[in-house]
Amino acid sequence: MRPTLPQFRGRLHDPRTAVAIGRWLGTAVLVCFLTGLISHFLQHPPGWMAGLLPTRPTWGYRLTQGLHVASGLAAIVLVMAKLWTVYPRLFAWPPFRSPAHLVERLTIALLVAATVFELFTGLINILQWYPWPFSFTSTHYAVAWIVAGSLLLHLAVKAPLIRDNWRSRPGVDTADRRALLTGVGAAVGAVTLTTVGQAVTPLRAFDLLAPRNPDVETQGLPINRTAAAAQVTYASSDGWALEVTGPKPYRITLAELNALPQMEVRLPIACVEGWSANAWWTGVPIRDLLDRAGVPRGTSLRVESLEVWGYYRTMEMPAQYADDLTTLLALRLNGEVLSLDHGYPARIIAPNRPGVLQTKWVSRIEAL
Ligand SMILES: Nc1nc2c(c(=O)[nH]1)N[C@H]1C(S)=C(S)[C@@H](COP(=O)(O)O)O[C@H]1N2
Ligand SMILES: [Mo]
Repeated sequence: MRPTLPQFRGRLHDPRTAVAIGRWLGTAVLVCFLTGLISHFLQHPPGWMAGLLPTRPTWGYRLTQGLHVASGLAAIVLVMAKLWTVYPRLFAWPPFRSPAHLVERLTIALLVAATVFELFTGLINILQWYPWPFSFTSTHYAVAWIVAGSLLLHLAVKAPLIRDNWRSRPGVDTADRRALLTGVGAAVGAVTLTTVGQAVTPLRAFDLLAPRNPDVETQGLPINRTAAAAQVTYASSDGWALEVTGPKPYRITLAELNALPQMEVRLPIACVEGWSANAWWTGVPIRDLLDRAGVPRGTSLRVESLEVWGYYRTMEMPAQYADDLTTLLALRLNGEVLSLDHGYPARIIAPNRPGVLQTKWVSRIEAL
């Protein structure tokens, strides 16, 4: 028996509106997916890929991760609009007409669930909140493939409908639709403008909604993991000396490092959580430190931190970054000695790498 179902008379729950919003959403999801892949492989390259990761442009990751977070935030608005357009179909009767139709609807359920999961975990991640028991990075990465697969399937199944509704046809509801799309566009614009300043420095003044509060900046740069969180104190760096391994291993004190030829570079910190900023870094080129240990060019490194516990206590650096002229063991930031929160006594800064790999409180550099 057919249950009593709600009746929908709104004219904008039609395929043409779904296609119009779907195009924008599809673009946002594509940008988000591709930039997400870049972020994943820069952080976790399979062995064969590690040596191929590019060190240029120096701001490459800053751009791709800024786009990743901006397209993800835009997609939140677009998904809501898209779901609103199509939700009357939830009440379609009968719920499915054939086994193939059932499979199609289940695929859409999977697509919606996976997309909502990605946007929700991503949003909570940029708020630096991790209220779940699983690893964010590996789960967010795995579910991205579910989104990609079920989206391709969805596009294939709906291809005829998309084709038929690609162009608008003049009709009575054109004005309604234009108003809806303008509203959705304005919402996307507002979300973008009030968050993108965390990565686009000239728009910082509009950065009202992004979690990164410019007021917490010290030395002109936000702090992600504080020294207190990492349980590093000035006392733990008392008597600090950097250990460098290689054919001629050695230890070197901060005073000795300061006496070596210094190099100054302008490089960004680009956090995976979406904020980024340029800074001036002064310190000793990693390559110079390796030369003293007799480490040949083309050697990859493992860098260790004073940090007691943390996912980013150790970091691996492929050879092309270690050999790059701009990769420093930085001692100063924007002209001042590094604060403890920024990694005193010494930290890594390298071009075109995610912030999580810019290791602070370095204690040891090991040639692999
Ligand atoms: N040892 C160590 N280094 C670390 C981290 C960490 O957790 N431990 N966090 C990283 C992250 S996530 C970022 S974005 C940068 C931020 O550097 P800043 O706090 O100096 O801006 O440091 C990186 N260096
Ligand atoms: Mo970060």
